Amino acid sequence: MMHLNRIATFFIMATLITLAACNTPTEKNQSSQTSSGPTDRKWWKEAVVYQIYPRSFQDSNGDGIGDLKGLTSRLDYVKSLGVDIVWLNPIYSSPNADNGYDISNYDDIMKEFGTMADFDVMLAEMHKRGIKLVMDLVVNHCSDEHEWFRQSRSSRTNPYRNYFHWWPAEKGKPPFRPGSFEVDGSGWRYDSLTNSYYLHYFSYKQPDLNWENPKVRQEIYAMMNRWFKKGVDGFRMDVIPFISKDTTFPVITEKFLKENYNGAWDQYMGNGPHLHEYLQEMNREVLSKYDIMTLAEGAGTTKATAMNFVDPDRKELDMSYHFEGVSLGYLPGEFKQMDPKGYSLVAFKEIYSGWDSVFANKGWGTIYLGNHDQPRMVTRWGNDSPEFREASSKMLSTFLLTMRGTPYYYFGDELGMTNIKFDRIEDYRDIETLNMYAQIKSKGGDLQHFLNGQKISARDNSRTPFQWDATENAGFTTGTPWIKVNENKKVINVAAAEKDPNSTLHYVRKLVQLRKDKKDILVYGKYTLLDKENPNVYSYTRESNGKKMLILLNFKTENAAAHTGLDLSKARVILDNYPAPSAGEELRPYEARILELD
Ligand code: TEU
Ligand code: CA
Repeated sequence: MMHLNRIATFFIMATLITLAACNTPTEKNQSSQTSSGPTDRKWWKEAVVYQIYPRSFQDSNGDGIGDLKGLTSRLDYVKSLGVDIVWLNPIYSSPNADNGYDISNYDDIMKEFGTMADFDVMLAEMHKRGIKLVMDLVVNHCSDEHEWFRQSRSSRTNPYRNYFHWWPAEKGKPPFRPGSFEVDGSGWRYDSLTNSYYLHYFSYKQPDLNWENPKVRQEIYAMMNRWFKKGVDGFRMDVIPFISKDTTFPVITEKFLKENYNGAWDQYMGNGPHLHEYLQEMNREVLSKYDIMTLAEGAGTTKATAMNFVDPDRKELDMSYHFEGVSLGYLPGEFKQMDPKGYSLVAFKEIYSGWDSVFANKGWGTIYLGNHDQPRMVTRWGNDSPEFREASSKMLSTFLLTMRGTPYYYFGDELGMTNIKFDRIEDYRDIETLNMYAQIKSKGGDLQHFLNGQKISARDNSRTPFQWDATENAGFTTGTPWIKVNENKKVINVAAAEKDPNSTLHYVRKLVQLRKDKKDILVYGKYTLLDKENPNVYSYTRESNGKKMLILLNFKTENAAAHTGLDLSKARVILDNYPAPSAGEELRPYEARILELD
């Protein structure tokens, strides 16, 4: 018998523990910059993406759930940030087992979010303001309430049977696969109707689609074409490396699982034999026909494999985001427990610098520190105490908006929103937290330890309602919000931030504008890490055509100094998160400074 706890943990650990793979560029990559190189100009390289969790942005009808009308009514605010693209988490019909990541109809809008007419208005209003819309594409799996699955499960001879992965029970139990949001940790669920098991890498409400079936692929491409014809500007592709699997389902031994999470991904779970063939087919049949952008959620991808998704010559996708950065600082072998010692800045620098070098000659990277699957940026990577919250939040935003790679900026981070840190399991809404709690409970595990860990790492921390003002529900809803509003809305909110000239909000607007004004350097310029062993300060230069900028970031609560070895006598300070910047390379707690050198 395998230990269920460990099995369920496996799936998440697999994405958390992304082993640093060999980073030697291939010979092909070393060839001098071509038209497909990183300085080849594209709108999606110059853009700042703002991710909105629609359920928590703005409710318009008092049911406590954010919706499209509400979102549309707030587009002037979005525009005021200077961002170019909005990525929306899934808004399709869904029974919401996993907040929209379980789609029951790809061609309709989730009832709670509104109607297709509301969508059309929202898209038109975005485009009117020069904002592009990127939708979430969830096609590794759909909902068990999707018509395809209803048909598929109804009989072994149904024409939709092969839209999913079935294992007839007369063959015995299928080889173990993890099901990440399941109380028993299993990725196969027995369905008595046809005496078979079906595969689901997430909850049993999210059956995995069978991409080996050409009809499935054609259905998905046709659906994507319909959305592009409606005018959407791109897709963020949920767990796209998982679509192709080894469908012989070889046994993964307990030993292998224990010793080699990442290997299990590569060999068994995702990155299957036809992955890139399918992505190239998708590119031919859909993506190549439109001026759009694509982003792979690169679960399980490494520095060695990322280029396979985004090398322009391969004609697959434009960008990918990795998990190596956000995996730093967790304790190995435990479910999302942070190392109480915190994370190493030297390791942080190494990860982001390593990923920059992957795309030094070809392809294009991305940069993010928070999203709907991660805790709040300032709690996780900065310091959410009243003393340091604003400074550290500004410092982290400075990092995001001065690195090479398209920034994916998570809504609310411009306000320095923090983790809500629920004490009680009853306050959580996320299937991941609820089912892991139930699993630990059923095994007699340490529930308090689990809850303590979730205060830092739970996904619900970043899903609480957006804080517009200091009123009871922060201006999010007139009803009862689907998840609690953070009490600190009294100080952290848009209304207060608009009035305060030193707010994080105004600072982020300046950063977004600076990235545009200095596009040659801050978007396309070369990145060089300096002073890499410095445990407190992250410093780097960006440069292009003899023009150079220096970015100094203090990640600690104490004063610290950078040692860049550069002559700063003629350097001009362009932006600093303290009202009066200190001189030279000295930095106060969480100070961020951008300098122009030439
Ligand atoms: O996440 C996929 C993924 O890699 C998960 O393991 C993710 O890291 C998870 O949140 C771990 O805590 C995507 C979506 O972003 C996520 O919201 C969905 O729940 C998941 O796919 C299933 O669609
Ligand atoms: Ca609503």
